[in-house]
Amino acid sequence: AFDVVTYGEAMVVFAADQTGPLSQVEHFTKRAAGAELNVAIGLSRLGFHVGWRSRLGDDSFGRFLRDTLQTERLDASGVVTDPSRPTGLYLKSRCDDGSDPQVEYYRRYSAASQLSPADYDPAWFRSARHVHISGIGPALSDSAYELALCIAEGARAAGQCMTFDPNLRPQLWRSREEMVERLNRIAAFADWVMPGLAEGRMLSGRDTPREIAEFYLGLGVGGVVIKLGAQGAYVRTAQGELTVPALPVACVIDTVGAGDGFAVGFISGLLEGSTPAAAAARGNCIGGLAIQVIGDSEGLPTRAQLDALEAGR
Ligand code: KDG
Repeated sequence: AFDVVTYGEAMVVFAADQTGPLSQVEHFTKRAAGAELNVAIGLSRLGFHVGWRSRLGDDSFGRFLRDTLQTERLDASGVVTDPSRPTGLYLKSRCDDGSDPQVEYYRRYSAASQLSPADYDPAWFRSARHVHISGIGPALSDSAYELALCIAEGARAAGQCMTFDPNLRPQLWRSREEMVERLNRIAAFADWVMPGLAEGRMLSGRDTPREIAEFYLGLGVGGVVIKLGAQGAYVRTAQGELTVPALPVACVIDTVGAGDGFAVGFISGLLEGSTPAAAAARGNCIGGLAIQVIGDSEGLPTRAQLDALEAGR
């Protein structure tokens, strides 16, 4: 039995070693990436038993990612190798000024884009206490969206706690309308929906954190967390609302992965029975760590590192 299960696409990222346009960068550092994999890695480092499900190509990138799964102690029993498709790849520019980097994907027709309801193993998914879904998995293809619906419906039917991070990637969708419609359909099954402010605006058509939260509560969602970057996180349930301040960060190296770090902190807090406010405070803390490193997951702390940080606060 798992504490948490999730599914999505893992990719290899080549993160630029120098600032400037990607076309001019000569040297890159290779890392494992993929929003759901980042969340899985972070939770595993905190000592949770985590299952991650996906499809990888039978290529060097796929083998590199399998090694990562092993090093990070993730359950890969449901990871399929597809010899007919490549593993996804992306390039990421380096910005030392806190702005979002330029990203170029090479993932169309990847092995993970073939995820489908055939990958839904009810016993595997339902053996977990918590199910985490991000909006990137459903963006990969129609069949990967259908898989997200199976997982979300299954989680609701089994009474599992489900978090949903919309993680908007408009460039992966056919249209904005379809992205909004499909992601809100999945969100409606969640206990917690956790968009960034701009994402919440796009998905709900509302403006303020309170209005966005009300939109989701109206869909039947249990609670809403809106990530406000340096302003922290707004938390709303039927019981009330509050804003939890961010971790002060002096030097932002790479904003990619902040939301995944937040998810790690927030989900780990929920699993430990913390209040939503305490879980969001931990989310802010780990999100703040993730933006101080170039890769997506090397900032994610071990349990001992997190304990030391929380003791010092
Ligand atoms: O959240 C971090 C992700 O953006 C990154 O790891 C790559 O999954 C990824 C994506 O599709 O952007």
